[in-house]
Amino acid sequence: MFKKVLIANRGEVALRVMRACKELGVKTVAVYSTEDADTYPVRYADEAVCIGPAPANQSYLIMSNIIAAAQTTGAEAIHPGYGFLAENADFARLCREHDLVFIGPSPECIERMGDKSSARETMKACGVPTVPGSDGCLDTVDEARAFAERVGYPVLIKATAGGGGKGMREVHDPADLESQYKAARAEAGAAFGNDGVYLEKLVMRPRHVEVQILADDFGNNVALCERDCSIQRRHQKLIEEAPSPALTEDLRRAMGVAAIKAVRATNYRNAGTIEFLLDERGHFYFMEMNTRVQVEHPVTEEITGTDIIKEQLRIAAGEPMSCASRAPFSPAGHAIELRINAEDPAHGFRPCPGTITKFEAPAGPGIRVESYVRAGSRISPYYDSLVAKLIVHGQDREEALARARRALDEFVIEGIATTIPFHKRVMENEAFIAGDVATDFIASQMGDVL
Ligand code: MV4
Repeated sequence: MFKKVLIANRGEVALRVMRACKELGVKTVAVYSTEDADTYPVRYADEAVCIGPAPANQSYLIMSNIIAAAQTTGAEAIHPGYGFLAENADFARLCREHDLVFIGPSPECIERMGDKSSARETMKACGVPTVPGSDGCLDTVDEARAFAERVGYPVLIKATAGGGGKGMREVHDPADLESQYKAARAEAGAAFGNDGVYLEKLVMRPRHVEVQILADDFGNNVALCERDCSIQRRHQKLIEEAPSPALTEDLRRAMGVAAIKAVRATNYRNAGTIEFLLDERGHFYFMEMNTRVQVEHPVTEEITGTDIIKEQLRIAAGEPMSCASRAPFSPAGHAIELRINAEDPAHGFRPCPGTITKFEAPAGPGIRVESYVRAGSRISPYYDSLVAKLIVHGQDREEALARARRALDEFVIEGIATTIPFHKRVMENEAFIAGDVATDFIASQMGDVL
């Protein structure tokens, strides 16, 4: 195992990684911006190095400063967390060039999955189901029209450099194809410096279901069940649960098999997630692969009894994962994660940075709170608005829901607006209680309260 690891991140995920390191006897190095100097993860770390001012593009995204911090402190490996440099192939390569272990997949895997059109081709070639669409990027309107006619309208034009919903255009009427194609390319070019677009048939009212995978150097490839992340707003997930209420055992097995195929075909190592769209008929299609640990990883940990961060550290250190012999995984109970953001749901979820004057976290059976804040903590306007993740676990979905309601009632956060009132409403919503939700849930069901 490593003796010392640098965590190239901030907030709750930095603390989460440090806690895993501590349990494994690994020393930790925090890097921080001047804005974060007084935060708990910086104090928690064995050592801390300031890497620049508040804006992320002058601190958490400056690769050379982070590499230098690792070298001067004698860290052997870097955990990128999520966001920032976590899916930056150049950073993973730079680590390699400086004899530092990047705790994640190879730069080649990151690159291949970062280009969405080529990721789609890779999956199609190894037998993972994909949505009918274009092979590769579309060079001309005529090519786009040919594919749209072949798969049938409505279609979705996607930016190959996009992902997470950026740079997508729906086309319902063939008369709009040319203008939407041109707009998508222009938008993608301006946003990503890459105007490549591809096309897929539009899947109506899909659910977002993703499979967590782990792969080590010893040929162990495991699928740790799935998460249902259908409750999103403008491509920001707000609630995730595991297992998905929409899957049968057969469907779970088929999705796990597809995910493992993807892992084998790409020679993937470390933790990753294969995202699928699930349509109303129970057919699933590859959407994207995330080559990092995700915000919502705790729901998977709760129902599989694994520690995904510790497994990431073991795999990166060249050890076998510790959970391989327990596969195949069948979910133990049900877990739900509610993201408590510093946002005001009564005013269009506008960000509400500021000082937390009171912070009382819920506790008791089946409750886990992942947070880096205390009373007196300041939520910075410079970074994402995540204050805490409330994860509840029960023997079944009904118990998990009851625990979520109880925990939300116990949770006291004063000084800033949060998404707690939104979550209270969702936990009482009939469609959500029935597990009958798709990606349009917030727009279609929560409109009256927001
Ligand atoms: C789709 C789709 C429907 N049909 N692809 C959104 C993010 C990016 N990963 C891909 N996304 C979608 N791709 C086809 N062919 C609908 C979405 C989508 C979506 C997917 C998951 C969760 C929320 C979503 C919200 C809007 C659109």
